[in-house]
Amino acid sequence: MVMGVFITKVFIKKFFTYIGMGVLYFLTSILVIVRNIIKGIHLTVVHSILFMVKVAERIYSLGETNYGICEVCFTRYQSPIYVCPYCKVGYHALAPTVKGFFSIRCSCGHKLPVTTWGRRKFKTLCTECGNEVKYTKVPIVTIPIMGGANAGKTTFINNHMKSDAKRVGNLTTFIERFQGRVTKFMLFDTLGSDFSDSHSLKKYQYYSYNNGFIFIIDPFVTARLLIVSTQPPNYMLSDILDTLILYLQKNQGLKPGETVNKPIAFVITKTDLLAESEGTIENNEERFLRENGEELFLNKLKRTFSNYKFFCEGKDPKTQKQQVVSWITSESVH
Ligand SMILES: Nc1nc2c(ncn2[C@@H]2O[C@H](COP(=O)(O)OP(=O)(O)OP(=O)(O)O)[C@@H](O)[C@H]2O)c(=O)[nH]1
Ligand SMILES: [Mg+2]
Ligand SMILES: [Zn+2]
Ligand SMILES: [Zn+2]
Repeated sequence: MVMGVFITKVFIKKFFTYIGMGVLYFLTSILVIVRNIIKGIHLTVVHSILFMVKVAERIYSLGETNYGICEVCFTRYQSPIYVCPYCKVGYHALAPTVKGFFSIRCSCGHKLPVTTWGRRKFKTLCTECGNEVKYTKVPIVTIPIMGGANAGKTTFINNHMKSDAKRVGNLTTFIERFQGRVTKFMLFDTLGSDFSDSHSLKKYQYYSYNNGFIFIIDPFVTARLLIVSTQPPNYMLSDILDTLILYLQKNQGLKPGETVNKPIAFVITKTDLLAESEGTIENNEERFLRENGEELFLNKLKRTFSNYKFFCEGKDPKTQKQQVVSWITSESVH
């Protein structure tokens, strides 16, 4: 009898202990679920706000260029370094995050706006050389001018420069309307001596991100006129082309036999110095090159470039330059 009561008591105690534990587990699970739901809602709200801020940023900068080019070292950057106006600390990335939708607090204690519209007022630096870079909203067109020594590259740029063009070192910049859009043009003058080997071109970063090429041809370098030239050059036309092709193969993964789609304009200069017997070169550039022994050069350029066009220094050099630059631009923007 006593034994029976004892067993019943133990049973009841265990029973309630299990019930208690069950209730405890149940309540804990509910709490965990509630906590996770709240956390989930919080995360969803935070990410939704962040998403909306990013959408607002996109709308704000719709149609604007989302990269810049340093005019000192020519690095093309996605985002510059933003400088805190109070303590001069540089930020490699200043963008809305979950830690701050609209601003963050700098280590100096000041609030710094992080949105596209807020951070624009800061001084910005190039990520590579640290020089100050200015924000450019408008599309940028970059064109290196290439060709052998003395071919007339610098003259081509200088002679036809508009009054508002700015030249610093080998870079000429100007703003012009193109197909209804204000566009920034950057023309890079390359030294002829840099075409002696493809390695020399490597230091010019714009050979990798350019919109197209302008290849200046000195008619006195063509195989036949070379013989009658008073100051014979120390290179041949195909040497320059070979250097460019080698550079593209080594640095941009161009495979042998593969064609380059970037537009390339071949411009024959110094036509005023050619004898009358050469006939009109304008619109006959290809024939002129063939008749002057550059069949090999022509074959090579046609094999390598799918989008090329010939020009020559006509009666109106200003129009000429504009035509060349316009052609490259129109071919590279669509
Ligand atoms: N008559 C005539 N002379 C030209 C023409 N273009 C260039 N020259 C002359 O050719 C020489 C070389 O011209 P540059 O423009 O300095 O040649 P470059 O290609 O810049 O030469 P590097 O910078 O040394 O590679 C200069 O004396 C120019 O005046 C042209 O269309 N007609
Ligand atoms: Mg020059
Ligand atoms: Zn730079
Ligand atoms: Zn600061």
